Amino acid sequence: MSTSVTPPKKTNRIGLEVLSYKGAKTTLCAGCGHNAISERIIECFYELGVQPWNVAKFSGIGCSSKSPAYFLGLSHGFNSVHGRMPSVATGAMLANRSILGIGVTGDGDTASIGLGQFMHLLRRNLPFIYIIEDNGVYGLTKGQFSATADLGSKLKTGVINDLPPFDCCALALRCGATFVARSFSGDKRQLQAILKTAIVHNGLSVIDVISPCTTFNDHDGSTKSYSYMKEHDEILNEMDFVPFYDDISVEIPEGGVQEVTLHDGSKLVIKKLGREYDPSSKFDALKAMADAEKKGQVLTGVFYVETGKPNFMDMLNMEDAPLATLPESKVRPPKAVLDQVMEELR
Ligand SMILES: Cc1ncc(C[n+]2csc(CCOP(=O)(O)OP(=O)(O)O)c2C)c(N)n1
Ligand code: SF4
Ligand SMILES: [Mg+2]
Repeated sequence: MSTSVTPPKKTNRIGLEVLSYKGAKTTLCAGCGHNAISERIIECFYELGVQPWNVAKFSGIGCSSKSPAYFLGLSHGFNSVHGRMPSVATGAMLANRSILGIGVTGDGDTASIGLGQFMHLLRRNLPFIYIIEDNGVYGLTKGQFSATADLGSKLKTGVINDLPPFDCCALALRCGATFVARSFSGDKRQLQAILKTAIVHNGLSVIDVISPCTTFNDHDGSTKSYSYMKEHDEILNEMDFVPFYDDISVEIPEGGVQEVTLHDGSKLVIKKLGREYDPSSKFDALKAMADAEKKGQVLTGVFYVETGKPNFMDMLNMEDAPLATLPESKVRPPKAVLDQVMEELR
């Protein structure tokens, strides 16, 4: 009689299977870049052993904003109004600073209707992961140009975009985000290293991911298509993420590396690819972006990392405990204080 032995299920360092990090089955189009980003999010949270019930997902409206339903099914989630995710997320994060927050939004949600909210988020260094699934169009409403569409880019109907784009990474750099990166949904390795860094970064991480819309913006003449990205992706730097619990040494290639130690002791090892580039310099970042733009390249990689800046919670001197658990003695001012306020208003 033969006995079959079931192999043990693979688990991460907190004993969870990858299934615990998945969500509902996607309803997005086949080949949509947003699906690949959801897969990377699942892998990264699983591999780092993040407790999914300690995560809150936020989004606005759009195909991209639907995608939090397709990952981290055990986490909290809030699907907000179009372009208004930053204020909802900021409120929730302030109410409970022990939560790890991740926002997934579109280029329309962020740079068109939501630009004002995005700009104010950038000033605050909220500890938060902000992912822009950037396809240059409003996918959900049938493919109109968004404010990240490149000048001269062509719609399927032949319409040419005659307005210059907002570069969300340049805005993020200028306005205060402390981790700024661009990637491509088709570059698994790069996107994983960037996402893992964002998960442990103690501040605002803005990640602009070029994520082709196969239905409305993947044709000749589009600058957000798979083929355009394959031809024009200029990789600024390569990187390895070394989690704090994995004390491995990284092979140092020619051209040198720069090591950035993150909040929890994890390391981001940035390989320079033969060019002089300092990821702690905003000047270097803006110059590299401007140079790439002139050459018609789409620059991807880590543009900027700053680890020492106080985050929004520290600036506001927020309590460590979730606000909902604070005793009345801490949240209600005593009568004497209220009387004093009233006196001052007389
Ligand atoms: C206040 C408001 N205005 C307009 C819309 C219509 N609308 C829904 S999604 C969307 C654009 C989505 O584009 P994007 O954020 O780039 O997401 P994608 O679908 O491309 O992933 C628009 C204009 C809306 N839902 N609410
Ligand atoms: S319409 Fe475009 S963005 Fe929306 S799911 Fe389909 S491929 Fe993705
Ligand atoms: Mg879009």
